[in-house]
Amino acid sequence: MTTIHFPEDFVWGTATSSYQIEGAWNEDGKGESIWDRFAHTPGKIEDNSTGDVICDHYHRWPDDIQLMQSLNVQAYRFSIAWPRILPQGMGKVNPKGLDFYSRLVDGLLEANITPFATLYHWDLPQALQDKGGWPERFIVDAFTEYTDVVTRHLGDRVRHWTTHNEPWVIAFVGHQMGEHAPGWQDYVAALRAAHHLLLSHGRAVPIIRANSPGAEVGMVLNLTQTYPASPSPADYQAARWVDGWINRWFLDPLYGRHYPADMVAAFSEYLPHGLDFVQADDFAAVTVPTDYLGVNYYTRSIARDQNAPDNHPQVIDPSTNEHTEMGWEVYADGLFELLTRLHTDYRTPKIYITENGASYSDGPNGDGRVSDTRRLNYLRDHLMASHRAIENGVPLAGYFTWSFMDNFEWAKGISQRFGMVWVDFETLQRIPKDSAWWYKKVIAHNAITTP
Ligand code: IFM
Repeated sequence: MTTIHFPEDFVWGTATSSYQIEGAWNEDGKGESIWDRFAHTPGKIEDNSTGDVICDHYHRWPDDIQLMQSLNVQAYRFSIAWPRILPQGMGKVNPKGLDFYSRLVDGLLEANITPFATLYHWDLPQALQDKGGWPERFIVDAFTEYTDVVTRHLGDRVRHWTTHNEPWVIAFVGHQMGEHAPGWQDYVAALRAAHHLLLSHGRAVPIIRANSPGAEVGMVLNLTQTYPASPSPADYQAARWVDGWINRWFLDPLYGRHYPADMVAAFSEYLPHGLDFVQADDFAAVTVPTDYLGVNYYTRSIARDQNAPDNHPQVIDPSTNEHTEMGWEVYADGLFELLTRLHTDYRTPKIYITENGASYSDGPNGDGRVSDTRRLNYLRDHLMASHRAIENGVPLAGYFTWSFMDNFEWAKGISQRFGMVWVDFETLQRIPKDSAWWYKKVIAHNAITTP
């Protein structure tokens, strides 16, 4: 056994998002979100569950904070539901929505837990979707208006802000694959959405800085290290394509390089009018300096050329490694390689792992204990990879498990459980799993013990 110590000021956190835990979908003046509409549409969610009540965090947040505190959690990453604040997306503010997050933030600070607030984790007001949503440029002004309202109100107490969570998922899973709200299948719309997400981030950062002076501001990306399925040049190219699509399409503009030329060429057939939605000074806004990059890492991608006319490669998984119940390969080395690559290729100032975790459905045994050894091993192995990255000079400042508790896993509903805390969706009882008790000790010692 070896004990690995983390840097003194390393931040140990856990994460959730509004639609996935809050419930109270139509209470206290909240407007409808695109996820309310999507989950209420038959056939969209695998098990027909919804976020209507889910963990009922909206009413149970004091107990949830207490539970986090009892587990030594130092930082809590949560998101704010835009339709609670501006039920129509713009215009009239709902004071009850602001009060909810104000009380939550005060409760966290009283419990000595640092709030990390995300402005957008996918629950767009339906009223804005009705006007065209992320593919339309007006959304940039809507987002900055919302950002201004929230950060004016909470900016004195929240010192860590994220603009968007996982713009790739929002743009492509929501607008090209159609698996997430709003459920479109339109490549051009996806690319337009991606651009407006980046632009709205760029325009929001100075507003946050003005309303919350001295706070850290950043963006959170879902990133995946990509590998060719074979040593062939075609598969190498396929891996480069996937890297360009998921990683570089967002990293390059954020770090001052505009959209990657190889991908602009690759996407050209979907873009009969080119990048006509990009205006002359957009990139000046997108490349605004930030304080950190948030990295959500779950697995790697292996790509194979499939000789398609549009060069669109296939993402395959020939690995015999363990897989989580999402079907995602467990591959901790990918996190090490991703972090070192971000440091060398982009010189990111500071990195937080804003999400990392695994879906396993282990539930309470006869004694009420949840023995989720596979999740515990997953977290430990990814922390070992993170530590190796720190030793290699990566400025990794903190780690957030996904997720604090079992919740609504989007199109999979409640069939996938990512929590360190078990939630009984009938009684809403919470039971910390073994991984939570283990994480508590990790935080207490600022160290992990490796086999
Ligand atoms: O549950 C999601 C989260 O909302 C965003 N990142 C990935 C998680 C697991 O799929």
